[in-house]
Amino acid sequence: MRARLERPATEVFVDRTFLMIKPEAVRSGKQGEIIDLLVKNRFRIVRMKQFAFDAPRARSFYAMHDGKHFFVDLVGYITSGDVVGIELEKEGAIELLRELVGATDPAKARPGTIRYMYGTDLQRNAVHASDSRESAEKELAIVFHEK
Ligand code: 3AN
Repeated sequence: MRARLERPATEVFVDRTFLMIKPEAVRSGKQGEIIDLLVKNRFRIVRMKQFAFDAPRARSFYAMHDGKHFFVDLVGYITSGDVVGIELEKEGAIELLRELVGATDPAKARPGTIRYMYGTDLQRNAVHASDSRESAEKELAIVFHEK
């Protein structure tokens, strides 16, 4: 008698993360090129919106930097114009997106990364990408108004 074959577990873990195109990249019309890079790197866009942060929402978004010397400037900058918030899905999305985004300081970012191509300086570094699952959940909730 043959043993019954169990179907192997084929559960695929798809992670969600959050990318935000910052004001200077939106002002200079680079959002299309950045979105194209995401799609070419096989991130799936779940939802996306262009909007402007008000100061309370920006302070909550960047709460982990509250008290740092650049916090007031950071909030001022991120509220200075429209941003594009994008929810993305892919296996290993958080780590893979951080790789594609590159180092915080565009001067230190590797060629081929988004910050190397579109960043200007430490503050105007083109995009933000969530650094953990917890940050992604929090940031998606703030931007897409989930409670
Ligand atoms: P990342 O965005 O690479 O996760 P974080 O979380 O350390 O970097 O910093 C959040 C944001 O705060 C950065 N994207 C940058 O715009 C700003 N920032 C970080 N460090 C500095 C700094 N020393 N001076 C000015 N702005 C900074």
